[in-house]
Amino acid sequence: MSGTEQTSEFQRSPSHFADRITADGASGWPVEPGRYRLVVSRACPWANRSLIARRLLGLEPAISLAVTDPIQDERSWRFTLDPDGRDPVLGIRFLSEAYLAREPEYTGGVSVPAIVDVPSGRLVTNDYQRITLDLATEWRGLHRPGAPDLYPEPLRAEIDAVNAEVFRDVNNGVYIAGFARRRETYERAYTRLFERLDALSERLAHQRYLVGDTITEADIRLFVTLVRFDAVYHGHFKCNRSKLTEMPVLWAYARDLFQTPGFGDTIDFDHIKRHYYAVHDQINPSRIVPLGPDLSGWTTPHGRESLGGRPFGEGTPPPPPPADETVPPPV
Ligand SMILES: N[C@@H](CCC(=O)N[C@@H](CS)C(=O)NCC(=O)O)C(=O)O
Repeated sequence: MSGTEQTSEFQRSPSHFADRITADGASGWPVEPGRYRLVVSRACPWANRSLIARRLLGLEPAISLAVTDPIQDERSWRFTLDPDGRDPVLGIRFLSEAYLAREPEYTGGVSVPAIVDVPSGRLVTNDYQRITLDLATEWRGLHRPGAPDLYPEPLRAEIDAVNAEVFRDVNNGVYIAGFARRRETYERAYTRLFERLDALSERLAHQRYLVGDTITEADIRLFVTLVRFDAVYHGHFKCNRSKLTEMPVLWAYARDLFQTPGFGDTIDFDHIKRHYYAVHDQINPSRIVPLGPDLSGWTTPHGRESLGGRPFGEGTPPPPPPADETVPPPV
C-alpha cells in the first residue's frame, strides 16, 4: 500500500503516472482497440472501478485484462496466476517491469489499476481517479451498442460532488480508520464514515441510484467499498458500528448493483479476503484469513425495482464476461 502514516492520518499519494489515453490522441496515447492492457488485482477497490466500467461499456474486446495474484511480494504485484508466472501478453512477471520500462529510475510505489501500452510494454497511467472517467468519455467510439452513459454531461457537477464526499469519507475513509496509529485519527474517520453512510442511506431510500435515474460513475465508486465492507472493512479495518447487512437501504442498494451484470461478475471475495488479511500484517500479524462472512445473501432479492429507475436507461445490459474472466459465485 502506498502512502505514509506521518503525524496522524494515512496519506494517499497522487498517481505518479497520469497520462491520459484520448480519442484525439493529442496526449500521445490514442484510443486504439487492442493496444492497451488493463492490469488489476481483483482485491483492490480502486482497480475494481475500472473493471466494472470496462464491463458495463463493453470494452473487453478493446482493452485486454491482466489479473495479478491477490498477494504482493517484496517486488509488489506479480503474475503468478498465469502459466510460468508471466503475463502472457506483456511477457513480464511483475507489474513493476512495466513501470520501469516507462521510467527506468522510478523508485516509487507500484499500484493497480495500471494501463500498459502492449507494443512498448510501458506503463501509461496508474491514475485510478481518471481511468474510469476516460473509459466513459474518451473511449466512447469503442463502446458496445446500448452501453450506458456513466458520466452524462448534465449530471457531471452532481456526480463529482457525490464522488468527492464518498471518496473522502467512505472509499478512503475506511483506509484512514484501518491504518490509523492514533485513537483520535481512527475515531474521526469512523465517525465521518458512518455519518456519511447514514446520509447516503437517506438519499438512497427514495431513489434507486445515487445520481439521476440510471447507473453512473457515482454508483460504481460507492459499490466497490460497500461490496468489501463486511468481508474486510468491518473487522480488519475496525469499521464496526454496523455491518452492511445491518444497514437495510445500503444493503439492498448494494445487492441491486451486485446482481446487475457488470458488477457482481467482477467480484472475487476469495481474492479480496486473502489480500487484506495476508498483506496488512501490521494489522493482522497471524495472517489468518477469516472463514466468514456468509456471502449467500448477495444473491437474494433486493426489492429496489419499485423505486423506479432503470439500470441502463434505454440501453441494455452487457453480455456475460468472457470465459477466461469469469469469477466464482459468492458462497
Ligand atoms: N494509485 C493509487 C491508488 C491505487 C491503490 O492504492 N492501489 C493499491 C491496491 S488496493 C495498490 O496497488 N497499492 C500498492 C501496493 O499495495 O503495493 C495509490 O497509489 O494510492
